[in-house]
Amino acid sequence: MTKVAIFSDIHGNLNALKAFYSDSKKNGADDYWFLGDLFGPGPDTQELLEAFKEIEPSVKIRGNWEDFLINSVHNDDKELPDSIRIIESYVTNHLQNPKEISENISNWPLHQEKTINGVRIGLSHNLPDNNSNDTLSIRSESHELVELFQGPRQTLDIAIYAHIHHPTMRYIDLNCLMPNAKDYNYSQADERLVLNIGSVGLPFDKPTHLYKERRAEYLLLEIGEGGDVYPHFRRIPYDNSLEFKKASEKKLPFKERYKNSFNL
Ligand SMILES: [Mn+2]
Repeated sequence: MTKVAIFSDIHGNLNALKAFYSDSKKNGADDYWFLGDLFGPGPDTQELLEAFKEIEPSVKIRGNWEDFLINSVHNDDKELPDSIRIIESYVTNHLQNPKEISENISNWPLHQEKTINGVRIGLSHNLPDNNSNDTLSIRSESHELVELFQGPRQTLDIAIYAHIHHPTMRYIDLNCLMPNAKDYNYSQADERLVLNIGSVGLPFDKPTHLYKERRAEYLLLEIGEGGDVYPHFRRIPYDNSLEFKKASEKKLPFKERYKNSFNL
C-alpha cells in the first residue's frame, strides 16, 4: 500500500500548512504532491516557504496564484485586478528573494502524470492547460470534465485537481457524457475517477449546517498493489483566531476580508 498526501491552495496560511503536515506524518504519508497556490491572500510568506521546502513535495504544479506572483515580479501585472496586485506586492515585499522564487515556480508544470502500483494518475491545478477558469466547479456537468482525459491523457485512470476548494469525488463515463441518457447500456461504461482535494488554507465548502470553523483540507490517497484506491478526505482543525491575529500584526492588505473568510 502506498500513501500519498496531495495538498494545495495553502494561500499564505502557515497554521493550516502545519496542521496538514503533522496529520499527514502521523498517518504515514510516503510522498507529497503539491497542486498549486502557495502565497496570498493570507499573511504568511518567507516562513511559509521554508515550511513548504521542508515537506519536499515530489510534484509541484503551478497554480493561478503562482502566475500572479510571476506577473507581479516581472511588472507584468496590468491585467490583474487591483486587489490581486496589492496582495502580490505584499507577498513580494515579504519574500527574501522574490526574483529567484519567481524563476523557480515558473518552471513548475501545469500538468503532470504519475503511475503508482500501475494506477495512472493525472495531476493539475485546474484544467491540464488552464489553471484559472471555472470549468471544473461543483456545478459542472460530465462533458465539461472530459478534457481531463482527452488526447495524450485518455489512458488515465484518475484525474486529481485543486482550485475550487471543495473536496469532491465523482465519476465520469467517457461513453456517456450527456445527462439522462435513455436506454443506456451500462456494460459499455468507460468510467474514470475525478477527485478534488479541497484547500489547506482557505476551504470554501460547508459540508453540513453545523460546520463553522475552517479546517486544513487535503487528500490522503492510498493505492494498493492490485490497483485499488482509497481516497481519504482529511479535515484537520487548528486555531483559526491565531491566523487573523497574525494578519493584523503583519498589516495584511484586506485583512477584514480575510477575517470574514474565516467567519471570525
Ligand atoms: Mn487556484
